[in-house]
Amino acid sequence: MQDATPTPATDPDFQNDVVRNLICRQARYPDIATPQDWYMALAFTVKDRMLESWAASTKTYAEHHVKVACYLSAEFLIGPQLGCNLLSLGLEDEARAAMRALGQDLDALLALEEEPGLGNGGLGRLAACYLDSLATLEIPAIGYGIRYEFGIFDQDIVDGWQVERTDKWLKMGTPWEIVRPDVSFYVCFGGYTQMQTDAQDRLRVQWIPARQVKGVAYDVPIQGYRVNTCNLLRLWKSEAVESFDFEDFNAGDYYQAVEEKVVSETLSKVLYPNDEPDVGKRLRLAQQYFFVSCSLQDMLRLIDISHTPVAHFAERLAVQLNDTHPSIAVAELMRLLVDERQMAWDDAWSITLNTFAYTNHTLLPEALETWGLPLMQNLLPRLLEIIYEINRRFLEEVRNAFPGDEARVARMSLIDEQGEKKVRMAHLASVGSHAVNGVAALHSELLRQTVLRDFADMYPKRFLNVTNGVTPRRFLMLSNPGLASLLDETLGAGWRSDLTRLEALSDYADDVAFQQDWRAIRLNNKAALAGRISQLVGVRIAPEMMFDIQVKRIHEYKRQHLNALYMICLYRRLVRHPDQQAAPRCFIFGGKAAPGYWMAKLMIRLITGIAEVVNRDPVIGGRMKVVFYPDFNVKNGHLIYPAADLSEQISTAGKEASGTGNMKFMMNGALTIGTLDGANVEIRQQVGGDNFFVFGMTAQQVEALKRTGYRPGDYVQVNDELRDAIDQIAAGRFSRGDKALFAPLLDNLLNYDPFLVLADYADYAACQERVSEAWQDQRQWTQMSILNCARSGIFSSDRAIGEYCQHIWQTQKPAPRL
Ligand code: OX2
Repeated sequence: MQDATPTPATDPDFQNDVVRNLICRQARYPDIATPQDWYMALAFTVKDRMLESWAASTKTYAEHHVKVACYLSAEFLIGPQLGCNLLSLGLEDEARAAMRALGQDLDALLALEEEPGLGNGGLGRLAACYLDSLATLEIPAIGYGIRYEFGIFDQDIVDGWQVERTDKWLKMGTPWEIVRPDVSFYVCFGGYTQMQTDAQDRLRVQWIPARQVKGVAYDVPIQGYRVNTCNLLRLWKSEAVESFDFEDFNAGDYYQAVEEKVVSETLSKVLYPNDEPDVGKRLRLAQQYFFVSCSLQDMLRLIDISHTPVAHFAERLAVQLNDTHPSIAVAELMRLLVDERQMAWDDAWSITLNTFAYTNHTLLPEALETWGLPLMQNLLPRLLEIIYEINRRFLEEVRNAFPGDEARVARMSLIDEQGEKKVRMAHLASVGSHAVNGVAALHSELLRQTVLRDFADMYPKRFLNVTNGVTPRRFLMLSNPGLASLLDETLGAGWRSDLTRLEALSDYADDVAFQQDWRAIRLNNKAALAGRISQLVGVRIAPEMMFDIQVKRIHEYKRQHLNALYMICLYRRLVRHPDQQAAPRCFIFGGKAAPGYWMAKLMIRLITGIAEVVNRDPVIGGRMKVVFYPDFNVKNGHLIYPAADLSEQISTAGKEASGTGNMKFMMNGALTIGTLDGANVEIRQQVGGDNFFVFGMTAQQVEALKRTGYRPGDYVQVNDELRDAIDQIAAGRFSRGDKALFAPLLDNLLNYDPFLVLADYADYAACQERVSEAWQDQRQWTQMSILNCARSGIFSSDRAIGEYCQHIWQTQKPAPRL
């Protein structure tokens, strides 16, 4: 990597340390070491340096009695670590030289790294970007989550279909974690509660659990970029409690005891893929409570060892709930304070409220978590009692604020009483937090107006917006080194610590020489992606084509099928006009479908079906290609984002809370075709309407159309090309003659179309025509590309974390000691 920041002092010990680690930690010597051994030895060498930085920061934090931001998240999609850590430490050149001297190629070793896929998509990746920014901004922080043994599944494409493979990311071990058997906590499940008098003769509730599980801390160091700060991501692994089944052993029921062990270890076994229609799974609730309880117990431990009275908990710790997955924390902190620390309810509640803040990431009704009362009662009986008590007091407050409004009381209750009774986790999180935020301006507004409207009425000051951001370290400096060095040469290195300085690029947008450099770098990135695609799926694409990319989870609301319909329409036009020289395009898709989400899997099959036909049609030649890139993950993203000309952000307005892929593409100079949804709205504001391809209904229009009765068939009748595309699918053209295969998808579109694909189709197609036209003028296109990068500064996660610190957590970098 080229890097214009002052070259850090060379590290003469580096190469020796690698060899030493190879021998002492990997137990191999150079002659017999495999590339994997070298990778491990190198990673250990890097980690050792991070730990020195970690020791320094922890010491500083302790001496300053700082406030710590704790980010609670069921997912941290941290991606491969080695490259980023080398970048942050400024050791890439050092490492490259050392490994070369040892006969190894750094890039080959980087490619070996298994990525910890401890997340589904945007939500988990956001958590990882935020940890990166917290460390870089030198804010004392801890990420708390689950050490899943199996992360998000690996995706193969077999015969056009998604096939899931278990993600065995730990099979060769991971060099990055630090196991801390001494940092472990017990978590209770099941059983019953009883009243008991304590030493002071006060009545206390005692929870007699049916079983306990032990959580052990596994720490991953998170290095700040070019600073001497390293924070921790603390992940909990579940283990059986050794002594708990002693009675079973005595009774000779050995197998019962072993079964308990297996069940306990199952808790942190596997990440749940989201987007499953029914996620009301017992194990998932158990996972959530498990990691939340361990994390809060750990925070109390930190309070204790710093000799802080528990009453000052909220002054020392700010806890962010990343969606509702950790929201049981509200009840658990109450339990720990009231039951275990004998605190009065009101005092405990005041601490709880001052401690927590909640980020909502979705308005989709099926993704709003609820847990049935029988399940809660059975698994977490004490927590349910506490939730009832929180609710009783809360509803009293509602009745006082809105006398006589019983409908409101029912709507706001923590318990949904309609049908099977359930705990509404978003309500619990909103009641127990002093701040509630959405993740883009539009989303936060809709949150206030729809899903949490009553709460916004009652606590207007609690609601705010923090638009998401992404880390420029991983998604620009690491993945696009060519562009990063051009930026250094042109602007100096200041943009690396303050991304808003990219704005200065605007002055060069029209500069012919600069444009040439810009295009050369982009072409290089595209050639690299094309090479990989050719290896992976055997499709050859010319880097000069327009790379039109949609990578994200596969979901109906994200509307990959809208893109697919347009591809068919374009294909048919090209077939009809063999001489037409439209802008040559390569459509690239990537993303996983939840294993139980049949429609999403069918959408993948449709795309691969179109690819099969288009790529083999001699009439089409190099004018159009379609690729489904298998196993889209963080690592593959490194290659994909920098190679995009066009970024597809085409969700139904009002459905995508923010999107973060849109920001990664923009930062790397892609233009966006998008709806006015999520952060697209702010992207367009930043870059200006002339540099953004907008189409489709607004969120308001979507709602209005749904209210007045949406008839998708009407849109097909008046659009010949659309009808033709649908007929082609129905005729089995993209399913090897099988007319039944896509029938469920077409039925759904023609009769329900819940995400208004057909209503937005005509405008989308027209907008794509404008894209093709714009592509013809490469000078103009390049100018737009440069401006997109120039105006992407505010989408750095550093900006977002700055806002969380200032407006929600009241945390800051410790002041230097005088
Ligand atoms: C995602 C949202 O769908 C996406 O719009 C957002 O950018 C991302 O979170 C980060 O905020 N699960 N994943 C999400 O929400 C949920 C729930």
